[in-house]
Amino acid sequence: ILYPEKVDMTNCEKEPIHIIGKTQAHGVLVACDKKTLKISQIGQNSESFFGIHHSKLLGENVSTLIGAELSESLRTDDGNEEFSEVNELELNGRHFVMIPHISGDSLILDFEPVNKDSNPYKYQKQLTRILNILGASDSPESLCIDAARITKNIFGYDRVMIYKFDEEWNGQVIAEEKEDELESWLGLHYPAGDIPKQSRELFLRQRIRIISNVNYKPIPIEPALSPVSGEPLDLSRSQLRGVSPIHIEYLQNMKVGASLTAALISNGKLWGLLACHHYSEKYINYYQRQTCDFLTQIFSNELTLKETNRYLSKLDEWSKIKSQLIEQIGKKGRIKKGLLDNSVLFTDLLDCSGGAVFYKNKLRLVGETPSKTQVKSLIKDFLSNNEETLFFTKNLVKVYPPAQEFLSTASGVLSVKLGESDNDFLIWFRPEVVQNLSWGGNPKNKASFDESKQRMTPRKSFEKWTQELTGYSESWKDYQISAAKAIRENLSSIILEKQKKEIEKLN
Ligand code: BLA
Repeated sequence: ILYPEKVDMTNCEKEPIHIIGKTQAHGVLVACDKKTLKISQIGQNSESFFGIHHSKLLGENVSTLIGAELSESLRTDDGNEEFSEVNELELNGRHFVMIPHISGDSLILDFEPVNKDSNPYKYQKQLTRILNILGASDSPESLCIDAARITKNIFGYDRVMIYKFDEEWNGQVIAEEKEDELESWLGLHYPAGDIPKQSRELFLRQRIRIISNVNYKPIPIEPALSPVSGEPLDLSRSQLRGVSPIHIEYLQNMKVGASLTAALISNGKLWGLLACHHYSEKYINYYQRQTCDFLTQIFSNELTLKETNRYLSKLDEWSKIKSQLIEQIGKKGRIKKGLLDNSVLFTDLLDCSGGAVFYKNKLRLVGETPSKTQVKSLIKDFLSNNEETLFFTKNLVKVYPPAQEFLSTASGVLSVKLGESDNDFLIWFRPEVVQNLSWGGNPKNKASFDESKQRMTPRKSFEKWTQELTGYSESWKDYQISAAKAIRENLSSIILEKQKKEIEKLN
């Protein structure tokens, strides 16, 4: 594949941003054949940094640029992707940091200017303090606020946000530190399409990214195709990778001048982003970015730890309730009696307004629920057609329109099938909670046709746009889903045991 001449909004997910063929302007990219160390591709801004026109460097051994000794140190073991010994060097009277990595058959060297006396260890001093502060936060929420504050203090971006993804990759600003005169974006939601899949995936490989000047002039890489592989250079891990024109337009519409984005990764999955905006150009050097990378990794780990602890304490709570229920069912295996006619009810297992047990064609309801007829139809027409043993939704009406009749008792449903049967169910209901969801701009306006550019462009306005969300309940949490799975396992084995005994009796 090649990077298309013209990108537009009609297939965002397909834009191959890793082979954009251009770099940002705050440094120079030099690519070499990783075997011969001959320069194979180079940024057209070579002259303004190195004082040598790019055409003069193509085909030369990289030692002509960086000297024999340093060049020798770049010889790599084949396939060692992680290789990244960073070096500082003087070129054309300027001081650079050279950041190498392997990309396919090429060795990519990102050259970025640094101050000669910039002390790489300066930033490390702050790390102990960061560790202490983040370690002391007592909840995931306060941890996010602390992380935003620390980032703002260290790097000085105008706005620092912790952005959290939901199950569908929509996101919300859950913590923010900003300059006083800026309006707050705290709590605002943004649709999944604002950060397409390929961009999210890149953040798992290259955790940190700056856009030093949103209004930069992209620097073409010369030649476009690598003479080594015949393909465009994969810039996934380059510090200088140019930016999708769509995203540039998005930031321009937001009036942003520069950004820093870092991945918040939990259990190998992109949990969210540290998103920083500046309203003019802003460049932070490689060592500062390393500090930021470190900070976000500590933060991600603390976050995972705190969320896991919360999960475990919930787990502890419901495992007590579960044991009580199993005891109530007793040796005789009286399922309905045990779940419904004792001091502890199965609906105590997770926050809900009511529940239903449908066992051997008999329905029993408890708490606030739809009517018996409505629940029976829900089971017959919808739940029993489901292949999965566990089903949950916070927006039943979307998948089962008749639920419109009982939003106030059952906008949300979580159900498990009991035993091997497709006809025995345990169901929990949750009422509607009407929410006002605030978006950063109307997400339905995500694309509009721009006459002057003759193509679709991202939405222009990011003003708060409020949507009333009806037909939704609170979402089901991981630990609640685990609780339902666990009780299903227990009940299913009790039922199986009972069936065995009955068969034995018959024999
Ligand atoms: C990238 N979009 C991004 C990134 C962010 C956002 C953080 C990553 C930026 C980076 O790599 O440096 C979105 N930024 C946000 C959001 C907030 C924020 C939500 O600060 C909220 C406060 N963008 C669109 C649409 C498309 C699109 C409709 O809005 C597609 C048609 C594309 N966004 C898009 C692309 C990238 C991107 C292609 C990758 C840019 C790149 O790496 O070159």
